[in-house]
Amino acid sequence: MWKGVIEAYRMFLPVTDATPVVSLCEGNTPLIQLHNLPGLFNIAAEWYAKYEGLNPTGSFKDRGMCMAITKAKEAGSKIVMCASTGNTSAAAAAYAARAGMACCVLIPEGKIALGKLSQAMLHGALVLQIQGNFDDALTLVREITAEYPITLVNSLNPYRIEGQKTGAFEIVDQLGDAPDFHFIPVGNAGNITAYWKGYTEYFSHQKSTKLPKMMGYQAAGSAPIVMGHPIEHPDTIATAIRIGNPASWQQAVAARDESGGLIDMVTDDEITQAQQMLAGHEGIFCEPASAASIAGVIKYAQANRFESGQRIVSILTGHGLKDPTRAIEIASRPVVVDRTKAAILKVLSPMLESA
Ligand code: AN7
Repeated sequence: MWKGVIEAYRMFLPVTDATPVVSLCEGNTPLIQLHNLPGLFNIAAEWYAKYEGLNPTGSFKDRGMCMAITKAKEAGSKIVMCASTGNTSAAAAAYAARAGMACCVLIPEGKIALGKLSQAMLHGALVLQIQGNFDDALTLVREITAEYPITLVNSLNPYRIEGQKTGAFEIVDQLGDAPDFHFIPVGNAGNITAYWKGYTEYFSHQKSTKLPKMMGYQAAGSAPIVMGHPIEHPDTIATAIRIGNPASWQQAVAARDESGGLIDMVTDDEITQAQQMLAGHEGIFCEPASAASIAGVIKYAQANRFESGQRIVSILTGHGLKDPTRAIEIASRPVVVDRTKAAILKVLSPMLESA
């Protein structure tokens, strides 16, 4: 029986037999080979999607939050706090509930997807909306947690990175080796940092024969690392990565440079097209920020060749149901029909004719 990432990768994590593990059986997410997109974009390599949206709260954050809450509980902490564009708050609220701890989340007013907000609320977190962006919220949370007996559970907390590195272990275990390219959305840059740590640790334990190129993608309106300076007013429809001054900026740059990879950006249109293509041609529903890792592959393939025999992994960081508002905005409307067979057949006939 799968018991979550701490039990699965205990020997690589900072836990002892006495550590009170707080888990929702996160991890063990599928690595789905894409069958239709490679042909549509003339990509010769094998292309896989790591569907992190299938974690218990619907995003990759569960891997890191399980570790952070476990260590907070071990240290006797009673309260945890984070700033969030949404998914971190959902995960923090859920794992704190599980651990019997209090949780406070600071979110940017109006810029968080509905699914994520509903999770933080129902799991019983104290939800505070500020008139500011994620970067403002994180600054406040850092100040408050430094002064009061509250554990910070943003990815500045090193246990978050420890937990999230298990994503890399799973990919290597699933593929039998590391991929050649690892495409990933970049917001606060904790996840790219964690994956690189995971790949390099597994490699040094001879679990893989190679290391992937780390290919990070920011949204064009929120691309501080690409631009080389913080963005004061970040903007994108991919609200999860609407971040102007990533906390793990230097680590992301190190991952890029040590792996011979790239940090680039994709536009909101490219993100939207990627989300639609993945949903419409592969049957996989991810949230907009996650689609940056698909849009990244499509963009890279326009100027570069992927060779047959190479393997690409795109990290689908969050489930599409996190942001139903956006999905409905970009999809075709339901058709209203009379309650008769004739009316239905009239609308159905083009489909019947083309089949
Ligand atoms: C779906 O929840 O920062 O580069 O506060 O939710 O590790 O920040 C979310 C980030 C990618 C970027 N995809 O990861 C938060 C938050 C999704 C996300 C990212 C996020 P990082």
